[in-house]
Amino acid sequence: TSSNKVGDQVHYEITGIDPGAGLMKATEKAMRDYGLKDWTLKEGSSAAMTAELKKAYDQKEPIIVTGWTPHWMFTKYKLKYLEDPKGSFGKDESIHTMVRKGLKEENPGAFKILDQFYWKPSDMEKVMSDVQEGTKPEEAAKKWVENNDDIVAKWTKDVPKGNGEKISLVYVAWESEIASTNVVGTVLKQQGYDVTLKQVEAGPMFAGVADGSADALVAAWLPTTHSDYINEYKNKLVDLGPNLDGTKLGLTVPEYMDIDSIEDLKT
Ligand code: PBE
Repeated sequence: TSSNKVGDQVHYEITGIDPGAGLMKATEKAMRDYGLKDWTLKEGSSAAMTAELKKAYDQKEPIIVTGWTPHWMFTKYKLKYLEDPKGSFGKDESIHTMVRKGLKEENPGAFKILDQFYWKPSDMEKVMSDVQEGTKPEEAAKKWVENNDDIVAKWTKDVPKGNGEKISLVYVAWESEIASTNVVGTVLKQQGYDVTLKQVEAGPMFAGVADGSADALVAAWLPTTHSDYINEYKNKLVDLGPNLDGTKLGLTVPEYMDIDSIEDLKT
């Protein structure tokens, strides 16, 4: 059958990302839900995954990756999510901003910017695409901020200028989070705050804000993707609500592959 063909072609391998990603847990759940016993999920990183995707795509070879939206890969390549009739990957989600306890009192200006930060998937995609094309994240963020002063004005509304107060943001090297964290960091800097961005793994990102060693993160995917982390730290994190609505996760393949559903992967 064509399904066995797909498995053989990709060596029964799904190309994943960093092991701490919620997307990896969701994929493991999907593999259980759909009985994909012969399959393996390969760990790596977002950067390694997109490099493998590019390699396969350029050769029109089959590949199955763990994908998400917003991501530049859907604008750069013709891709499709495999249908997920069992709902293993959950529904549409929002990305939330979370800060440490006490930040509101100790740094009300930075807190307010973080609280008012909200943008659309198309905004985030613009920054991601620039970075993908080789612009440094900080430069891409500055450019977006320059071109979107109307949106940024809403984030800085009624916020007093900072006076070099320190504010630290933690993030994971997911393309979407590189974009959002650099944009918020740029705005905080321009408002007079002393900003530090620190790249970490997913677990330490949540743990860092929970234990107060970092001030904030803008990278919590809820209600499903990061539910384990949130459950672990929920009493120690202050949830400022969504900064972006309308995300999606799932197994992703090039459109040229003759397969439509995760169910087609079963042998
Ligand atoms: N992601 C991007 C992350 C959240 C942001 C979907 C790769 C994850 O799976 O945890």
